Amino acid sequence: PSPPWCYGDHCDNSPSHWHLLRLSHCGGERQSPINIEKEKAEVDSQLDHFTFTKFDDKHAIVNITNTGHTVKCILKDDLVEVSGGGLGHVYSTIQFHFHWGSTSHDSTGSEHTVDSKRYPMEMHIVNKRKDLTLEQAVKTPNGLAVLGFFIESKATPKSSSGSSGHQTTTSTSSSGSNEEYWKKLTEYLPIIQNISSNVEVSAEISIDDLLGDVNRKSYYRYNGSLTTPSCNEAVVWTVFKEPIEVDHNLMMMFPTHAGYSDVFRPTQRLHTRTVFTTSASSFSGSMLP
Ligand code: SG7
Ligand code: ZN
Repeated sequence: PSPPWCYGDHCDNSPSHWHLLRLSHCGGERQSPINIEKEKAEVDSQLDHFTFTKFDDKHAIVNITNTGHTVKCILKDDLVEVSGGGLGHVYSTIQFHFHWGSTSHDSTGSEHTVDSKRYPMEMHIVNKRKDLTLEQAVKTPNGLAVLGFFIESKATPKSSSGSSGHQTTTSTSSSGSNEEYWKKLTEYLPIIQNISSNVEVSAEISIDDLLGDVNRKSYYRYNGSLTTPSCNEAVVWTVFKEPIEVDHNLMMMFPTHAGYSDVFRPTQRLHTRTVFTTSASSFSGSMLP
Protein backbone atom coordinates (compact mmCIF):
# COMPACT_ATOMS: atom_id res chain seq x y z
CA PRO A 1 0.00 0.00 0.00
CA SER A 2 1.28 3.49 -0.85
CA PRO A 3 2.29 5.52 2.19
CA PRO A 4 0.10 8.50 3.10
CA TRP A 5 1.81 11.68 1.94
CA CYS A 6 0.43 15.08 1.12
CA TYR A 7 1.41 18.52 -0.13
CA GLY A 8 -0.17 20.72 2.52
CA ASP A 9 -0.30 20.27 6.24
CA HIS A 10 -3.46 18.16 6.40
CA CYS A 11 -1.45 14.99 6.97
CA ASP A 12 1.77 14.13 8.83
CA ASN A 13 3.80 13.58 5.70
CA SER A 14 4.04 17.01 4.12
CA PRO A 15 6.99 17.59 1.69
CA SER A 16 9.53 18.31 4.45
CA HIS A 17 8.89 14.81 5.81
CA TRP A 18 8.89 12.89 2.53
CA HIS A 19 12.53 11.85 3.01
CA LEU A 20 11.47 9.91 6.12
CA LEU A 21 9.03 7.68 4.24
CA ARG A 22 9.96 4.04 3.80
CA LEU A 23 12.10 3.38 0.70
CA SER A 24 12.13 7.07 -0.10
CA HIS A 25 14.73 8.82 -2.26
CA CYS A 26 13.27 12.25 -1.44
CA GLY A 27 16.35 13.28 0.54
CA GLY A 28 18.73 12.66 -2.38
CA GLU A 29 20.95 15.14 -4.16
CA ARG A 30 19.31 14.96 -7.60
CA GLN A 31 15.79 15.94 -6.66
CA SER A 32 13.06 17.76 -8.58
CA PRO A 33 11.63 20.29 -9.08
CA ILE A 34 14.29 23.03 -9.10
CA ASN A 35 14.51 26.75 -9.66
CA ILE A 36 16.12 27.24 -13.07
CA GLU A 37 18.52 30.17 -13.20
CA LYS A 38 18.59 31.39 -16.79
CA GLU A 39 22.05 32.93 -16.49
CA LYS A 40 23.58 29.71 -15.19
CA ALA A 41 22.10 27.39 -17.81
CA GLU A 42 24.80 26.01 -20.12
CA VAL A 43 24.12 25.88 -23.84
CA ASP A 44 24.29 22.29 -25.10
CA SER A 45 24.35 21.95 -28.88
CA GLN A 46 23.32 18.27 -28.59
CA LEU A 47 19.85 19.40 -27.53
CA ASP A 48 18.16 19.14 -30.91
CA HIS A 49 14.48 18.94 -31.72
CA PHE A 50 12.23 16.14 -30.52
CA THR A 51 10.30 13.66 -32.60
CA PHE A 52 6.78 13.41 -31.23
CA THR A 53 5.04 10.31 -32.53
CA LYS A 54 1.23 10.10 -32.47
CA PHE A 55 0.94 13.31 -30.46
CA ASP A 56 -1.81 14.06 -32.99
CA ASP A 57 -3.78 10.90 -32.20
CA LYS A 58 -7.26 12.01 -31.10
CA HIS A 59 -8.02 8.70 -29.39
CA ALA A 60 -4.80 8.27 -27.39
CA ILE A 61 -6.23 9.58 -24.09
CA VAL A 62 -8.32 6.76 -22.66
CA ASN A 63 -9.08 7.76 -19.08
CA ILE A 64 -8.87 10.66 -16.63
CA THR A 65 -8.34 9.83 -12.94
CA ASN A 66 -8.51 11.90 -9.77
CA THR A 67 -5.60 10.30 -7.87
CA GLY A 68 -6.00 12.45 -4.77
CA HIS A 69 -2.72 14.14 -5.66
CA THR A 70 -3.37 15.14 -9.26
CA VAL A 71 -5.61 14.80 -12.27
CA LYS A 72 -3.97 12.16 -14.46
CA CYS A 73 -4.78 11.47 -18.12
CA ILE A 74 -3.81 7.93 -19.04
CA LEU A 75 -2.78 7.08 -22.57
CA LYS A 76 -3.27 3.95 -24.63
CA ASP A 77 -0.30 1.57 -24.18
CA ASP A 78 2.56 1.60 -26.70
CA LEU A 79 1.08 4.22 -28.98
CA VAL A 80 2.47 7.70 -28.32
CA GLU A 81 6.28 8.09 -28.37
CA VAL A 82 8.99 10.68 -27.87
CA SER A 83 12.57 10.55 -29.14
CA GLY A 84 15.31 12.98 -30.15
CA GLY A 85 15.78 16.08 -28.03
CA GLY A 86 19.13 14.72 -26.88
CA LEU A 87 17.39 11.85 -25.06
CA GLY A 88 19.29 9.00 -26.67
CA HIS A 89 16.46 6.48 -26.32
CA VAL A 90 12.91 6.02 -27.58
CA TYR A 91 10.38 6.70 -24.83
CA SER A 92 6.73 5.59 -24.63
CA THR A 93 4.32 8.20 -23.32
CA ILE A 94 2.25 6.74 -20.51
CA GLN A 95 0.31 9.62 -19.01
CA PHE A 96 0.20 13.34 -18.40
CA HIS A 97 -0.93 15.16 -15.29
CA PHE A 98 -0.97 18.60 -13.72
CA HIS A 99 0.29 20.61 -10.77
CA TRP A 100 -1.58 23.74 -9.68
CA GLY A 101 -2.22 26.16 -6.82
CA SER A 102 -4.87 26.36 -4.18
CA THR A 103 -7.13 29.25 -4.93
CA SER A 104 -7.29 31.45 -7.95
CA HIS A 105 -4.77 29.66 -10.19
CA ASP A 106 -3.39 33.13 -10.73
CA SER A 107 0.28 32.79 -9.96
CA THR A 108 1.28 29.81 -7.88
CA GLY A 109 1.03 26.21 -8.93
CA SER A 110 3.97 25.19 -11.11
CA GLU A 111 6.68 22.93 -9.69
CA HIS A 112 9.65 24.34 -11.58
CA THR A 113 10.38 28.02 -11.36
CA VAL A 114 12.52 30.14 -13.71
CA ASP A 115 14.54 32.86 -11.98
CA SER A 116 12.12 32.28 -9.10
CA LYS A 117 9.06 32.96 -11.25
CA ARG A 118 6.31 30.45 -10.57
CA TYR A 119 3.61 29.91 -13.19
CA PRO A 120 -0.03 29.11 -12.30
CA MET A 121 0.15 25.50 -13.50
CA GLU A 122 2.54 22.90 -14.93
CA MET A 123 1.71 19.97 -17.19
CA HIS A 124 3.93 16.86 -17.00
CA ILE A 125 4.00 14.40 -19.87
CA VAL A 126 5.51 11.20 -18.41
CA ASN A 127 7.45 8.89 -20.72
CA LYS A 128 9.29 5.66 -19.94
CA ARG A 129 12.12 4.07 -21.86
CA LYS A 130 10.36 1.85 -24.39
CA ASP A 131 12.69 -1.10 -23.76
CA LEU A 132 12.01 -1.15 -19.98
CA THR A 133 8.98 -1.90 -17.82
CA LEU A 134 7.83 0.97 -15.59
CA GLU A 135 9.19 -0.94 -12.59
CA GLN A 136 12.63 -1.14 -14.23
CA ALA A 137 12.46 2.43 -15.53
CA VAL A 138 12.00 4.00 -12.07
CA LYS A 139 15.21 2.25 -10.95
CA THR A 140 17.26 3.26 -14.01
CA PRO A 141 18.98 6.64 -14.50
CA ASN A 142 17.16 8.32 -17.42
CA GLY A 143 14.62 5.46 -17.33
CA LEU A 144 11.91 8.12 -17.36
CA ALA A 145 11.74 11.32 -19.41
CA VAL A 146 9.25 13.90 -18.21
CA LEU A 147 8.32 16.84 -20.45
CA GLY A 148 7.22 19.84 -18.40
CA PHE A 149 5.15 22.65 -19.87
CA PHE A 150 4.26 25.75 -17.88
CA ILE A 151 0.67 26.91 -18.18
CA GLU A 152 -0.07 30.59 -18.18
CA SER A 153 -3.51 32.02 -17.68
CA LYS A 154 -5.12 33.75 -20.59
CA ALA A 155 -7.91 36.23 -19.93
CA THR A 156 -11.20 35.40 -21.57
CA PRO A 157 -11.49 37.81 -24.51
CA LYS A 158 -14.23 40.36 -23.79
CA SER A 159 -17.03 39.99 -26.30
CA SER A 160 -17.30 43.44 -27.93
CA SER A 161 -17.14 46.30 -25.44
CA GLY A 162 -13.61 47.42 -26.26
CA SER A 163 -13.69 51.18 -26.64
CA SER A 164 -9.91 51.38 -26.93
CA GLY A 165 -9.64 48.54 -29.42
CA HIS A 166 -9.53 49.77 -32.97
CA GLN A 167 -9.75 46.29 -34.42
CA THR A 168 -11.87 43.28 -33.55
CA THR A 169 -9.13 40.70 -33.52
CA THR A 170 -9.82 37.00 -33.51
CA SER A 171 -7.15 36.68 -30.81
CA THR A 172 -4.50 34.26 -31.98
CA SER A 173 -2.44 33.61 -28.87
CA SER A 174 0.88 31.82 -28.80
CA SER A 175 -0.96 28.57 -28.14
CA GLY A 176 -3.18 28.95 -31.16
CA SER A 177 -6.75 27.78 -30.99
CA ASN A 178 -6.25 25.21 -28.25
CA GLU A 179 -9.20 26.51 -26.25
CA GLU A 180 -11.86 24.12 -27.53
CA TYR A 181 -9.67 21.17 -26.53
CA TRP A 182 -8.95 22.45 -23.02
CA LYS A 183 -12.70 23.00 -22.75
CA LYS A 184 -13.35 19.38 -23.78
CA LEU A 185 -10.75 18.10 -21.30
CA THR A 186 -11.86 20.21 -18.34
CA GLU A 187 -15.50 19.25 -18.95
CA TYR A 188 -14.55 15.87 -17.47
CA LEU A 189 -13.30 17.36 -14.20
CA PRO A 190 -16.69 17.83 -12.46
CA ILE A 191 -17.38 14.12 -13.09
CA ILE A 192 -14.30 13.04 -11.10
CA GLN A 193 -14.69 15.22 -8.00
CA ASN A 194 -14.16 12.27 -5.67
CA ILE A 195 -10.69 10.93 -4.97
CA SER A 196 -10.00 7.69 -6.89
CA SER A 197 -12.83 8.32 -9.31
CA ASN A 198 -12.10 8.13 -13.01
CA VAL A 199 -13.85 8.62 -16.29
CA GLU A 200 -13.38 7.07 -19.71
CA VAL A 201 -12.61 9.64 -22.38
CA SER A 202 -14.65 9.61 -25.56
CA ALA A 203 -14.01 13.20 -26.68
CA GLU A 204 -11.47 13.56 -29.47
CA ILE A 205 -8.47 15.35 -27.94
CA SER A 206 -4.85 14.85 -28.93
CA ILE A 207 -1.79 15.99 -26.99
CA ASP A 208 -0.95 18.27 -29.94
CA ASP A 209 -4.39 19.86 -29.53
CA LEU A 210 -3.61 20.72 -25.90
CA LEU A 211 -0.10 21.98 -26.59
CA GLY A 212 -1.31 24.21 -29.41
CA ASP A 213 1.53 25.94 -31.22
CA VAL A 214 3.73 26.42 -28.15
CA ASN A 215 7.44 26.40 -29.03
CA ARG A 216 8.78 22.85 -28.53
CA LYS A 217 12.32 23.61 -29.66
CA SER A 218 13.41 25.83 -26.81
CA TYR A 219 13.88 24.09 -23.50
CA TYR A 220 15.99 23.39 -20.39
CA ARG A 221 17.42 19.96 -19.58
CA TYR A 222 18.67 18.48 -16.32
CA ASN A 223 18.79 15.20 -14.41
CA GLY A 224 16.35 14.89 -11.55
CA SER A 225 13.65 12.85 -9.90
CA LEU A 226 9.97 12.12 -9.66
CA THR A 227 8.45 15.05 -7.77
CA THR A 228 6.28 12.78 -5.60
CA PRO A 229 7.32 10.01 -3.18
CA SER A 230 9.30 7.88 -3.57
CA CYS A 231 11.14 10.61 -5.57
CA ASN A 232 13.21 8.14 -7.63
CA GLU A 233 16.20 9.81 -9.28
CA ALA A 234 15.41 8.26 -12.63
CA VAL A 235 14.09 11.24 -14.55
CA VAL A 236 15.68 13.18 -17.38
CA TRP A 237 13.77 16.46 -17.24
CA THR A 238 12.83 18.72 -20.11
CA VAL A 239 11.27 22.03 -19.10
CA PHE A 240 9.98 24.01 -22.07
CA LYS A 241 10.57 27.76 -21.97
CA GLU A 242 7.37 29.00 -23.55
CA PRO A 243 4.19 28.49 -21.53
CA ILE A 244 0.96 27.09 -22.95
CA GLU A 245 -1.81 29.66 -22.63
CA VAL A 246 -5.06 28.36 -21.20
CA ASP A 247 -8.25 30.29 -20.55
CA HIS A 248 -8.37 31.31 -16.91
CA ASN A 249 -11.93 30.04 -16.45
CA LEU A 250 -10.93 26.59 -17.70
CA MET A 251 -7.94 26.50 -15.33
CA MET A 252 -10.38 27.18 -12.50
CA MET A 253 -12.03 23.81 -13.24
CA PHE A 254 -9.12 22.00 -11.54
CA PRO A 255 -10.12 21.00 -8.01
CA THR A 256 -9.08 23.19 -5.10
CA HIS A 257 -10.96 21.34 -2.35
CA ALA A 258 -10.12 18.27 -0.22
CA GLY A 259 -6.37 17.54 -0.49
CA TYR A 260 -5.97 19.88 -3.43
CA SER A 261 -4.27 22.80 -1.79
CA ASP A 262 -1.18 23.68 -3.81
CA VAL A 263 -0.38 20.35 -5.43
CA PHE A 264 3.26 21.10 -6.14
CA ARG A 265 6.49 20.17 -4.37
CA PRO A 266 8.78 23.00 -3.18
CA THR A 267 11.93 23.49 -5.26
CA GLN A 268 14.93 21.37 -4.30
CA ARG A 269 18.64 22.17 -4.17
CA LEU A 270 20.59 21.82 -7.40
CA HIS A 271 23.71 20.52 -5.54
CA THR A 272 26.40 19.71 -8.14
CA ARG A 273 24.09 19.50 -11.14
CA THR A 274 24.14 21.64 -14.27
CA VAL A 275 21.04 22.83 -16.09
CA PHE A 276 21.49 22.79 -19.85
CA THR A 277 19.64 24.86 -22.40
CA THR A 278 19.01 24.80 -26.11
CA SER A 279 20.81 27.64 -27.86
CA ALA A 280 19.21 31.07 -28.05
CA SER A 281 18.70 30.65 -31.79
CA SER A 282 16.02 28.03 -31.15
CA PHE A 283 13.74 30.68 -29.73
CA SER A 284 10.69 31.11 -31.90
CA GLY A 285 10.51 34.19 -34.08
CA SER A 286 7.26 35.09 -32.35
CA MET A 287 9.17 35.99 -29.22
CA LEU A 288 11.10 38.67 -31.06
CA PRO A 289 9.66 42.14 -31.63
C1 SG7 B 1 1.69 12.23 -10.04
O1 SG7 B 1 3.09 12.48 -10.22
C2 SG7 B 1 1.23 10.98 -10.74
C3 SG7 B 1 2.21 9.82 -10.59
C4 SG7 B 1 3.60 10.28 -10.98
C5 SG7 B 1 3.98 11.39 -10.06
O2 SG7 B 1 1.35 12.15 -8.67
O3 SG7 B 1 1.02 11.27 -12.10
O4 SG7 B 1 1.89 8.75 -11.45
C6 SG7 B 1 1.17 7.71 -10.93
C7 SG7 B 1 1.75 6.38 -11.12
O5 SG7 B 1 0.13 7.93 -10.34
O6 SG7 B 1 4.53 9.20 -10.84
C8 SG7 B 1 5.76 7.32 -11.69
C9 SG7 B 1 4.94 8.52 -11.95
O7 SG7 B 1 4.70 8.87 -13.08
C10 SG7 B 1 5.40 11.91 -10.31
O8 SG7 B 1 5.54 12.35 -11.63
S1 SG7 B 1 6.29 13.68 -11.92
O9 SG7 B 1 7.62 13.57 -11.39
O10 SG7 B 1 6.21 13.85 -13.33
N1 SG7 B 1 5.55 14.86 -11.17
ZN1 ZN C 1 4.24 15.98 -12.14
